[in-house]
Amino acid sequence: MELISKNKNLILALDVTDRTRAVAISKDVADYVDAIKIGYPLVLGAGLGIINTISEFAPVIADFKVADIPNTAKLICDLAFRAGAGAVIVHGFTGHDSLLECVRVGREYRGDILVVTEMSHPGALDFMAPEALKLARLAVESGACGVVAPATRPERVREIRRIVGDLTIISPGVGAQGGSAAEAIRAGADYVIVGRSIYNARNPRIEAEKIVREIEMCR
Ligand code: NUP
Repeated sequence: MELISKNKNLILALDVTDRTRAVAISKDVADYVDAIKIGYPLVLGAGLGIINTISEFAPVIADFKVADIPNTAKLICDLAFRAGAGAVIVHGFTGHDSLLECVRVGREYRGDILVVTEMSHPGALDFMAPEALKLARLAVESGACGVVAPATRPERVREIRRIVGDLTIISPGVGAQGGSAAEAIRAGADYVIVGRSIYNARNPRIEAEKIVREIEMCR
């Protein structure tokens, strides 16, 4: 990814809904994360301007899981990048034209597009898992800069790595969903995404540091 350094291999998923709390946690953990991922909970709770506010602490990944026709997908990506996001997460299952439009907008802003392959929760096995490798292939073909792959299933991260080559893999599902940071990184993830284990911890900074140390040990 262009805008995001790879020092800690850790991305915070900041799914709190309150602006003051979001800013306090970001300030607290900034030294231990490479990026902060913001999705609907925080943007709907605090407004789109929160992207710019949080980007003072770390590059922001807008997790909007864009899944729409090309024109609507374009409008969403455009607003997210204009608000200050360094990357936007989009779905690939809507097909090549929607995804290509997102990648085109990303290039305009020199921002990154990350494509969801197989999600990390159990329900992903219902529909996404059988198509996940095709989604990974589509991400490569469309010129996206990376994919999202499940830390809850490191063997799938390994398979997806084989397909995406040197594209970036960001991997959620560590901690609260049962996945291990070390295993996801060993399986080929570039970054793990951690939310509740950090922001609900008594001391989020110490928790983030612990995960960074765990990742360092496994390399
Ligand atoms: O497959 C995915 N799984 C997942 O958990 C794709 C995602 N984008 N996420 C997001 O990662 C999820 O929406 C949340 O923001 C974060 C994981 O948070 P937590 O389970 O560590 O609290």
